[in-house]
Amino acid sequence: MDDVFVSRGSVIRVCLYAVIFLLFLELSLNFSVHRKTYKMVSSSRRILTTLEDVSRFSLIVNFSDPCGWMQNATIRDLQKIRDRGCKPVRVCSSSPSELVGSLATYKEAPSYKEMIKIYPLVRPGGLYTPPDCIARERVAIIIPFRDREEHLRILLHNLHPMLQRQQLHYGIYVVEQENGTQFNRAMLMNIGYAESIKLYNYTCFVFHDVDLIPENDRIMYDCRDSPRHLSSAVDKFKYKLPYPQLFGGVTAIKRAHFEKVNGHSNKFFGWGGEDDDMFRRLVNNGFKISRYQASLSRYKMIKHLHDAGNKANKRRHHLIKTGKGRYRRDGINNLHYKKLGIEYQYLHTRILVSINETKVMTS
Ligand code: UDH
Ligand code: MN
Repeated sequence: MDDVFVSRGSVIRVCLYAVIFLLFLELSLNFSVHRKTYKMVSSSRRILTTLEDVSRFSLIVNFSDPCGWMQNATIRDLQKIRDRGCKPVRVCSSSPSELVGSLATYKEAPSYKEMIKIYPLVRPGGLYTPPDCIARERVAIIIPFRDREEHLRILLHNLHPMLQRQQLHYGIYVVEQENGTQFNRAMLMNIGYAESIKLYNYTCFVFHDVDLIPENDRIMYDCRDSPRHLSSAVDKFKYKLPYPQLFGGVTAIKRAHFEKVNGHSNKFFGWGGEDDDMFRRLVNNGFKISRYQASLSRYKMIKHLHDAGNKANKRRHHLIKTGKGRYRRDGINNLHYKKLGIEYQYLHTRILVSINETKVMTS
């Protein structure tokens, strides 16, 4: 009997050890699983540099890292992060101390391969997020484009360092019109708006001619309360504003404001008029256009000839005159184009589109 009793006791002891062992195993496994998840999450930040992930980068929110910060963080999110006992996260300044003011512009640019070494923090597709602070806005820089490759390389070489000093969360979108049709700058900008918001929840748009190089990094590429004309003093026009209603070159506008005026008109094929029509759209909707003082908002225009596919638009005066009646049905709510491709290239995202003039003019 005694023997049986002893063996029962040892069975119980063995069971106890087994339970303790299993508990221990469970805990350590849990720990390693957790570590693995954590590792995955942290490395996902690095994985973002692969092309397939670029378009999805906005969706990656680091829920499992209690101190992780979110791409789309609002001020309230930051508060929550702070409440979790994590170190305070700074909101980027609207006038960062890194700004230097007047710039010696680059008139040439190295090859793209060299430039990605110079700008290692820019992700494929020309995306950038400030590393040490939360940006106030998400800015899409939209460049209407055709056959100006050298201008583009020079512009990107000038823009990336400046935008990084401005601590902006931004992406650069080059909207390229296929050859063989009259160029439509305003419609390309509308397409840039429509395509970029499919990729990311942008809150601010900077529409940017490819040949305008900013000469001062205090020209902030962000959006304020009113739409802003940024390129008010261009060397080609002796740094004088040619006329007060000018809204061409480089402009910045909040997404909500752009949507309120139904974007740009799609009807301006060839050179001229589309920017004046946009000025009228904004003013007719009650917006005031703002500008920096001319001594600050200085730009150099890269010298170029008139492009064959961008002949002066003879109908432009008529279109401007009759524009008001079309605002509601001619713009981003009536945008017909064919997207031929999208590529996340070095330092910019390239969207190639085809526009059918007859279709646009009759729709
Ligand atoms: N653009 C292109 N490709 C074209 C035409 C226009 O990329 O074939 C884009 C580009 O972003 C350019 C913008 O549209 O900066 C405006 O076009 P533009 O630079 O031709 O217009 P600009 O107002 O006037 O500079 C053109 C006059 C050129 C004559 C100069 C003679 N001294
Ligand atoms: Mn030009």
